[in-house]
Amino acid sequence: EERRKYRPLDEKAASEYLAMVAPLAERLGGSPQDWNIKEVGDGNMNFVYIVVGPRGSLVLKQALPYVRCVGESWAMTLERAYFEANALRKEFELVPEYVPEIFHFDHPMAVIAMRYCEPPHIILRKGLIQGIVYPRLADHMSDFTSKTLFFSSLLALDTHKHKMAAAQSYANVEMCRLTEQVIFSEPYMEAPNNRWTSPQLDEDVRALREDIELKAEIAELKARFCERTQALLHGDLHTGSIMVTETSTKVIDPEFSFYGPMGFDLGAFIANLILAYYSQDGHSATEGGREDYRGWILQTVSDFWTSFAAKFKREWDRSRDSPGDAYVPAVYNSPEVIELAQKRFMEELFCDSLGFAAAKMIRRIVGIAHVEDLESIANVDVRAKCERRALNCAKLLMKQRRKLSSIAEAQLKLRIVQ
Ligand code: ADP
Ligand code: SR1
Ligand code: MG
Ligand code: MG
Ligand code: MG
Repeated sequence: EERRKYRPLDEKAASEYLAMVAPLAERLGGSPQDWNIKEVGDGNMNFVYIVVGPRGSLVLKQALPYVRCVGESWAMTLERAYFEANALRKEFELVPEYVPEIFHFDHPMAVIAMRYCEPPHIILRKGLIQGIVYPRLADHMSDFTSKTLFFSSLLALDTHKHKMAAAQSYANVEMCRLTEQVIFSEPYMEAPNNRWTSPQLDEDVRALREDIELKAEIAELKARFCERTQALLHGDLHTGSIMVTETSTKVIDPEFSFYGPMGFDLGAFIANLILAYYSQDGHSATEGGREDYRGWILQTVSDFWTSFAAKFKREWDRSRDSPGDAYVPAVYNSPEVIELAQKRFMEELFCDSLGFAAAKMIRRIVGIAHVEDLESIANVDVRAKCERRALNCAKLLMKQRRKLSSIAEAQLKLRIVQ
């Protein structure tokens, strides 16, 4: 019974823990003294151990009862490990090539053991800072998002299955509330959590909090995030949740997963690519020295959206004979009506995605959790310049998203905000 109780691990305790779980010990091979264990968690929330044995390797992830980057003063549910495990399993079912396989989940211990995405895999954000091109990224991420979102939605499921799945994910409410607070509220008000490059951005932050049009937009987006039960989201799909090589892409860390609006995941990925785009001036050896790379990032945003839309539509067309309950064949009974329904759906999703992307950019510049792309720019004036451009681009995207009808048009705006 004692073994079933929660206790936080350290490297030594992690090794003892693994020795008690036969399938994991067997996977590693040898005995505990042969295992190399290292805590590598660089995220905001949890502890992550890479374990390498004579036969094999694994990653052990444990949630602690607080937010790691803040400390014990911000208590946080251990249940996030349960939602992460469930989401990883569901994603693995749908797109096994893009998700590390789960080997073991221990609910009371809030511990997940999963496949180690071995070197040369690195966190995408780090690759983008180094200026590395990932030729398969847009293709892989459009595969991942189109399949996970389509097959968990009412386009593929009947209302019973969809509601049951949504009900199960609804209990991840504490994590949703964290997102509500740090993405949709705090950036637009005075809050002790907030920080920004000061004094350079003081005026920009003041203007943001007085921007009534922007506040009206973020209210709508927050309501959509809280109220829309559309599909199973990853919930934190930034470039720190993606590990890559030139040929492989793995999505990790879905602890914020819940049934929400599809645009929140699509927007997260797009937002973090755009943040990488605006941070390039801070990483290039010479002024404008990363121009080609910036071009590649913009092309990736565009390829991602275009491929996502095409793949999502393909799944929709393919499932015509066994569709979900959203568009029943007796009603959607001609090519014209299907085409119109699809057009409306994709337009709305595009608009949502741009809005959520903007919200996610703004929170990374003025809220609690910043991104390495910008934080690692040593010259504070250069950093502030990159941040101001990103902020202005986000404000424009959030306010004009209804008028932007294509990714090419949105891309043009990005090029203009310099
Ligand atoms: P958090 O929830 O705290 O953000 P993450 O799941 O993002 O934690 O993991 C933190 C870090 O641990 C990642 O940035 C990555 O470097 C490493 N990591 C996590 N899972 C794996 C994995 N399956 N394979 C290799 N490295 C991993
Ligand atoms: C306290 S906010 C921490 C942030 O890190 C996670 O990865 C999520 O993005 C969350 O908003
Ligand atoms: Mg993470
Ligand atoms: Mg996480
Ligand atoms: Mg984000």
